[in-house]
Amino acid sequence: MTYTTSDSANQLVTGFQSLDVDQQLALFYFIYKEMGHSITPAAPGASTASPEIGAAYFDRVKELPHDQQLELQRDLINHKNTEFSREYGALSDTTKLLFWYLLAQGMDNQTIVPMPPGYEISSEANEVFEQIKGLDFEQQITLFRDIVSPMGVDPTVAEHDAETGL
Ligand code: 45D
Repeated sequence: MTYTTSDSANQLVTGFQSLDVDQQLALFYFIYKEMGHSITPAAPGASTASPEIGAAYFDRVKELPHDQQLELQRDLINHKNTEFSREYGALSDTTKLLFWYLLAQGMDNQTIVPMPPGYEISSEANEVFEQIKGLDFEQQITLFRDIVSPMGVDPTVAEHDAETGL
């Protein structure tokens, strides 16, 4: 899949990825809050998201205790070679986006581990946040795709991980 991504957007992807894992998670949640209701699941067939697959994957995460939900999200960002990371890696980019969107919604109704109250992001994360706010909606979607796409582990190229045995 190819998307046209400008240099400044690429630089934002890099800026996002250079934050530490928890800052990435926190910033991503702030972004979700900021976009609020402008995210609407597109009409069926209008995109390459697989709502059933995204929802089924999300449902398994939802069943886990909160500490494991958080660990799993950190693992995705860290490309840790786990069962969950490999399954994530096999999803389409838009389904990955849908999965993160479901997670953020789940945080709002406490089925997913919520942010600690009053949590503040670092000034570096806030700088990235301000730049993202300046993008138009389409550019934001493209940016988020570029951010969530490389997360997890591509099971077809992953190297053996002694810790997980995968
Ligand atoms: O204790 O075409 C810390 C679809 C540390 C439809 C933490 C779409 C301390 C099809 C890490 C802070 C809707 C898919 C805890 C398009 C601590 C389609 C926890 C668009 C607990 C285009 C932090 C989809 C945590 C879009 C758990 C635009 C943070 C989707 C978790 C956008 C953060 C989705 C999460 C976004 C953030 C999702 C889960 C912006 C998710 C953000």
